Amino acid sequence: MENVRNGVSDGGIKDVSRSDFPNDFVFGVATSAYQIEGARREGGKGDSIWDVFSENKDNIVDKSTGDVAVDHYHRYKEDIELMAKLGFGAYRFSISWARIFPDGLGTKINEEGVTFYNNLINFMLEKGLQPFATLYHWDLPYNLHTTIGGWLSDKIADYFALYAEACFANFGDRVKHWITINEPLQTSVNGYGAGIFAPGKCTDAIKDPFLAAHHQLLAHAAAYKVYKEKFKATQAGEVGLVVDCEWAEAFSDKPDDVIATARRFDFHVGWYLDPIFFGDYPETMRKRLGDHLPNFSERDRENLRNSVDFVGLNHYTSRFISHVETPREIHFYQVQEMKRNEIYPSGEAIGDRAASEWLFIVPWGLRKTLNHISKQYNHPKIYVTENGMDEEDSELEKLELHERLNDTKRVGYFKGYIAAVAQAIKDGADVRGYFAWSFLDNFEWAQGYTKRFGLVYVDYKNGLTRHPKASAIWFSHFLKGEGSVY
Ligand code: GBH
Repeated sequence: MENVRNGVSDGGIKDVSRSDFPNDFVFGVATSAYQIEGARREGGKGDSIWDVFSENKDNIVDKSTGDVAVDHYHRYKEDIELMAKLGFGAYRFSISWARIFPDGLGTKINEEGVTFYNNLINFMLEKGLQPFATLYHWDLPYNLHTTIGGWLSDKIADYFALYAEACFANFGDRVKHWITINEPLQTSVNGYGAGIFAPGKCTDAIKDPFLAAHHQLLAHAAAYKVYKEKFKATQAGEVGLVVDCEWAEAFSDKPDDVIATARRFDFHVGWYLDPIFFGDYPETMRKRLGDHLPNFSERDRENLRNSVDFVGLNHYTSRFISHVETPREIHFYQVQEMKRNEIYPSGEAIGDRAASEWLFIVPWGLRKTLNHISKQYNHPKIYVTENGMDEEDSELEKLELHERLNDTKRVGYFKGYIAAVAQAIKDGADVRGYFAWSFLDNFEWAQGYTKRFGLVYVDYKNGLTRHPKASAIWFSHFLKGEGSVY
């Protein structure tokens, strides 16, 4: 029987097995370079904006950095072996731009960086893991920030295209799935607006996010064009963009709330996908932002049009959205005139909370998000490129190691969310793959090491040793079609 609360159904999600998915459906794990690699000054790497941002101790809650992170740079073989042993078929990792071009300018390639990723990719293939490579997961070469202003510069797309071309040329014979940019909204809003992410720049917190978003879109399109014109025919791979999207459920059926919910989608996903699928920013954004929203030239439009072979979706949580009247200032949040609510109108929480304040466990929200994107953009191919939940390090600290590995809440999270993906496929969404975030506990950006998202526990105090949690074991049983032990 379906569980229905306030008209919201969980879709009858109960249990899930590998056989609910097509054979060629991809199950993988995801990470990003700055969060796991470490080796900040090794292998000829240049600094990225995150290297410098985390040097300022006010920026990271536990005053940590990714200088060493979980030392994946040196332990990649052990990590990949474990992924393969658990039964995963794919690994989504990101390439550090500053390992390939230390100053970002695209003139002098760093051979040591190329060798590192060659080794990584070759080892993945040897172990039967398909590589899904992200070109940009927030670690812009610092030199591009200081010399041209990073994502605020209209020159950035050219540099990004040079970098993308170097990656396609060096790795594209083996990498068949490329992601240009991870969650451009986070870079725009948190990197250039709120300033809680690198580069932490908020000189014009009003205008800058929209400019940074615009240039990320143009950079994405430029990289897509390079692939299409120079590599597609010989390499036959696919290139996509990853957006982050919470599910937004209307708080009530009042027209104002329903419209506010649609507006939120426009400002979050439409901001990036409308220019790609429809040729311009959403009408609501144009209306409310006026001149603050940059314009696309005819050429930009042409390059952007259909510039994805798939949509990557990072999804973690859901909210109720209600309309609130705010002074319609051109501020990213205020201009949206909406409020995110964590409770049902009845007063019940939307879901159990994970460790992060923003993360509520709402499996049905993923089903709805997939269906929404599918309908909105005419059934694109979709990969769920991130999905997962965290635990509080300070809570786990109080426990013995074997108890820390017993992450039953996370097992429940994955069961529920993976079942929601199976439901969305039945509903007609063209979902091709699912990546759990994250393979390992790692550097959680401004939260440092205080939040643990891993399937595999990393013992920060004892030589960074790796210990699979119950969720990793659950995955392993799930993937191998064995009866679940949890
Ligand atoms: C993903 O972003 C990232 O791609 C990944 O690198 C990261 O580790 C993972 O999520 C887990 O966070 O409440 O103001 O502190 C997901 C989008 C962006 C959602 C930041 C939470 C916190 C902002 N996340 N946001 S705030």
